[in-house]
Amino acid sequence: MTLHFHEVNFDGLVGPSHHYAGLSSGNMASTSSRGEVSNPREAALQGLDKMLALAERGLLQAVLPPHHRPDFALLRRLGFAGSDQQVLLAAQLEEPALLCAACSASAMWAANTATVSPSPDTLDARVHFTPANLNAKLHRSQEHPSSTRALQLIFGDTRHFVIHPALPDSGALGDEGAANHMRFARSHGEPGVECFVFGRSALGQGQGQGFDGPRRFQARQTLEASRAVARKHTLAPDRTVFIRQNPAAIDAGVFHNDVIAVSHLNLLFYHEDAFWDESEGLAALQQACAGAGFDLQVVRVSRAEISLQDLVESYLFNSQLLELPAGGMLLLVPAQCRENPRVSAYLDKLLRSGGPIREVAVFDLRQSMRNGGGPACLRLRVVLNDEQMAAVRGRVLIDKSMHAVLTDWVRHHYRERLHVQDLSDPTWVTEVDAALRELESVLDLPGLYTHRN
Ligand code: SUG
Repeated sequence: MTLHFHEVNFDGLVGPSHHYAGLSSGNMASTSSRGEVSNPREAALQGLDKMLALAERGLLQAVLPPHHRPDFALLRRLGFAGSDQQVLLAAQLEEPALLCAACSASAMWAANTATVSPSPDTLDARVHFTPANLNAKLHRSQEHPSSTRALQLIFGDTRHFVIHPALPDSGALGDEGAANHMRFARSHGEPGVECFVFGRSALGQGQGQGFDGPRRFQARQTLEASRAVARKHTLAPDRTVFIRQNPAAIDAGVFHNDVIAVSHLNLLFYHEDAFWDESEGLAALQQACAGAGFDLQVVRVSRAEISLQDLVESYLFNSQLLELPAGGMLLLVPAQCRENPRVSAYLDKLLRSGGPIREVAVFDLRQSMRNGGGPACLRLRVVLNDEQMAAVRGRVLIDKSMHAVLTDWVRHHYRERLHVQDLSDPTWVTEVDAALRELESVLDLPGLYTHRN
């Protein structure tokens, strides 16, 4: 029997605590939205509408659940004591930023949930996942225990899936997951080339030597973390490439590689400022692809066409590159790309060029975008064959009816206004509890929230 392989996009369902706390320095949108009033309901609906649109175009779309918030265990570990309500009030009064961190809905950015290597790339022909430790930012470092749990529930069939523990929690092993990882292949089911893009070498080894790091902002992903994930996933060394991010781009607000480059199958769509040494990086990638039996195709955007500032403002490269069932590639971009005249003109030119990208679809994801999360941040790509698809647990695939169920659930439970001041409101905490209890049965993932982190 021939097994067919598909790319399944698992999007993070935006949680009811979505708010603007300015927690991510180096992420311009997060910093500039600090203190604004958010609309969690609209955020979740915008995400669900994107999911439905892709499902209706014949693509496989699934959902990853939000995490339980507030994270009381984090606050208690930081010395807040008493009842849950006393903990929240003390945190609000003494350390409001810690309360925001403990309430963050940042798990919505599923590209940071894990690094995923599909079975054609791994020695034991299973799909390997390493949840990202996300230890560059406090509010994100609390995600991996819940992410691991969700992945274990959904991909619990050990005949097909391996869920590794996250890397040790050390800055030397900062790991941001799929946002700094790209996979190239002729087709999803053939052995591919996995490319890890790192920002710094914590231990000063190998390629890490002799480089100036970013000066303004921290590079989140380390070479040591990328190498460890590649080893754990048993990737073939000749089909694994490590490329360094350009520190100047990190300083301009490119905090993940997926803000400046995106790939699909053998196509790389990227900006000339993405990598530290563009020609060396591209050569290594081309060589690995040639060794795997296919040619790398590139669409390169120059600085003269789009500046770093324009790409950070528009999130042009945080788009999703998707292969349409009828053939040709679709570029799914955020609305900001059509609002920036230079980026919009570039997209028109791209469509006229006769290249592989045939269509541009525009989505309003403003709620997430104001925290620096575009279309590509919201999704985790998982390449699965038919048997692996059948082994996925829970009701996580999105079709019209599941979209309707989740939309109703959001409308019923989510607020339309949330401000950092609201995070210690006991009524809101009770609302979130009730919402998540119900979601556990909607998604048919028993035990998802039983174990609180
Ligand atoms: O890690 N924003 C996220 C955005 C992540 C985007 N993901 C990818 N590029 N794949 C981050 O910086 C902001 C939260 C706040 O400020 O409240 C935040 O965490």
